[in-house]
Amino acid sequence: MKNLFFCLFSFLLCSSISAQGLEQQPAANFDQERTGIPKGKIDTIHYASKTVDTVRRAFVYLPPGYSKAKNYPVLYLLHGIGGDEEEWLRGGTPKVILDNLYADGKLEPMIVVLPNGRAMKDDRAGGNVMEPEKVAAFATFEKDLLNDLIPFIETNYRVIKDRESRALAGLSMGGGQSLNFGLGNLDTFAWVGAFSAAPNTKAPETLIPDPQAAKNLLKVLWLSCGDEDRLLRFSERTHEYLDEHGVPHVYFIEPGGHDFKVWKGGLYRFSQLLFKPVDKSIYGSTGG
Ligand code: FER
Repeated sequence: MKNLFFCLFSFLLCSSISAQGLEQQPAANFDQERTGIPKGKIDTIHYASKTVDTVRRAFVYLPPGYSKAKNYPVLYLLHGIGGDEEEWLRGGTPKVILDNLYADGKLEPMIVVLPNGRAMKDDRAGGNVMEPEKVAAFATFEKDLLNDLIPFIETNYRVIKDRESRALAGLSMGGGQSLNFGLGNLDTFAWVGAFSAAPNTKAPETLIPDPQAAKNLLKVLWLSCGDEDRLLRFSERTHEYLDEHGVPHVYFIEPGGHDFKVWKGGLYRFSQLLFKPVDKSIYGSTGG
């Protein structure tokens, strides 16, 4: 009997700990396709961009059981300097990761949009991706996102059109974009995530000129990076400024470099926090 109580107590304790806070390590096979579970669907869309004066391609992941009778929040998920709208699908298995999280009841239903963050006529990732014109196109994407892509999504899908129902996250160059555009447009985004943010990340004082506004308006601000990433400093300096100014954020440093192991883990952990009441115990997590 005593044993039974002990088991029950341990079970309740463990389940309450895992129901709260941050999942430190992805579950085994989190990125392996499972059979016999409901699957989401990937649409290809083409939207007219006034910013670029062209028609641009993006992908849209609809969750398992997507219903036109419901309205969904949206995560905009951005790629890095060497990629395009296909990068996450090629290297990050976001569909598998998200399908598995839904099967385990760990995600709030959401639409995920995978755009091309290089806002210029030739937005392919070919040639020298470090050319100044191509790097500048990652900054131009702010206008494309706000004025062209978001309105297209909000006209063509059943989505909730308020700041608390929009998240912006990305890897590397896309992480820098997420911080720059997310923190620069707190009237549009309440959930912001950067996985291995690149040197395009604005300097902290420019990025967060009004820490009190960030504190009041952000639901979750997420910074993660591999400890061996040579770009770690860009996450670290942002984290230090946020700490100095008392802006709550998750700073998750894990063993690893500048690669999809860290970015897949970022998507896995960050997506589970989205569009849910915020549990403050996540802020104690520092990675492992
Ligand atoms: C740089 C180093 C890395 C840089 C961008 C990156 C614009 C981006 C890396 C990535 O997106 O993976 O100096 O300058």
